[in-house]
Amino acid sequence: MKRTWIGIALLVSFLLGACSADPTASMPEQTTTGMTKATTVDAVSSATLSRYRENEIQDYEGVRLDPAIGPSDNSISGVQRVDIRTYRLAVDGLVSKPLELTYDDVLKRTPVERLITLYCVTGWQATMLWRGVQLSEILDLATVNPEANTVIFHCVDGYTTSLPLAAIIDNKLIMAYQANGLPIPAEMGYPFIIVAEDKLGYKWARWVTRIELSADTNYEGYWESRGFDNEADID
Ligand SMILES: Nc1nc2c(c(=O)[nH]1)N[C@H]1C(S)=C(S)[C@@H](COP(=O)(O)O)O[C@H]1N2
Ligand SMILES: [Mo]
Repeated sequence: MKRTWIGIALLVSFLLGACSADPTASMPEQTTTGMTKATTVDAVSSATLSRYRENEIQDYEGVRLDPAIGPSDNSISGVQRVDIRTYRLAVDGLVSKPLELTYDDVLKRTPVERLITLYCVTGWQATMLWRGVQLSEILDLATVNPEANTVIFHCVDGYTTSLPLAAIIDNKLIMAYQANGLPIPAEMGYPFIIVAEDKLGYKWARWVTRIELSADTNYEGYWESRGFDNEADID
């Protein structure tokens, strides 16, 4: 019971702070002259428009895409800047061939592209066109031991979160290196973000540096150990 109240208190403070909607967003009066993309001004606020990066895809098959850089950053230690020359992605734990991959090793794998929405606990959401690798392909390279059932993601900022191995395989989850046609920006987790489709935002590990195979189904990551639901299903 005590735990429930702690959970509720944390949730309320989190809702207030962690995923605030764009406070400056408002509908513009005039049309956006000079815009070459199909995005219409009545479908997107001027504050949102100003966040698109140059050459960022703004529409995909009739769906408006949201900018890859959100209105605010709520990361536990701010935006991380990764030096790609020294960066390595470790795949270890319950595997028979522990790995250390470079950025290019990952980009060499078969690309997968999918339109997926990130849902924040406040109801805030962002739909982006993601491109990356299927996580199971990366896991296969390390040969996962049969007893593994949980995948723990470790990030450059010390953040961690986990997903069931079955969810990764069954839902063909991807680890993305591009959003809306461009490399994901530092703000979104460069070089890699786990696109935890159908799971709440706190499962979307950014600046991933280590993928650990585990048999601890009760593992709790940063927000999970602070009262957030470990299932994190959107519904
Ligand atoms: N490494 C790392 N990944 C992270 C976080 C973080 O603080 N550090 N925050 C999570 C949360 S709570 C959300 S909602 C998403 C998006 O965070 P944003 O709203 O700050 O863009 O990233 C997730 N991944
Ligand atoms: Mo979040």
